[in-house]
Amino acid sequence: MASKAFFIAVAVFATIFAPTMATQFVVGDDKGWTLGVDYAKWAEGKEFHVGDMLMFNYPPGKHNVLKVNGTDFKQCTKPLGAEPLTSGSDMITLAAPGKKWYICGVANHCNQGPMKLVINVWPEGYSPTPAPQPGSAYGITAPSLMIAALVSMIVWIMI
Ligand SMILES: *[C@@H]1O[C@H](CO)[C@@H](O)[C@H](O)[C@H]1NC(C)=O
Ligand SMILES: [Cu+2]
Repeated sequence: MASKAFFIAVAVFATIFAPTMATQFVVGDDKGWTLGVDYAKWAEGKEFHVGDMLMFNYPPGKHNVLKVNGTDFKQCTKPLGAEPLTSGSDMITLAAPGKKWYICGVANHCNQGPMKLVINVWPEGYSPTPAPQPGSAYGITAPSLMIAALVSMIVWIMI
């Protein structure tokens, strides 16, 4: 049946060539944004891309989230007049590539926690590791192939 094959082809191609899905990172995972968590360790091995999101979870009032520059990060200084995020479930969308620095602006948490997080944001679709494999020119990855297979199966059943 021609229409079935057509729908499958569309589903497969749409899935494979769709832009890479944005990832939401929960900072500190289950522990959230709090004192006594090693955020350098949390960030280690993670790849952040433009379009991904950082979620800072904490009881409102106990902490906050301040985006700072590298100097303020190192010295734990709060920029004058900077407005921290305070909702307790603060979502930050990574809009541009480069290094991003976040600290807690409450009391001395930045030094004591130490509640400070530095990440490196890569351009969308770019991966620093590993070296590009033959056949991955269009960002076709094993997961996207699996999803494509799943989608075509579902479409197959539905039509
Ligand atoms: C970092 O921000 C502070 C203001 O909080 C500013 O005084 C300083 O010049 C900035 N440093 C850099 C390297 O941009
Ligand atoms: Cu804090």
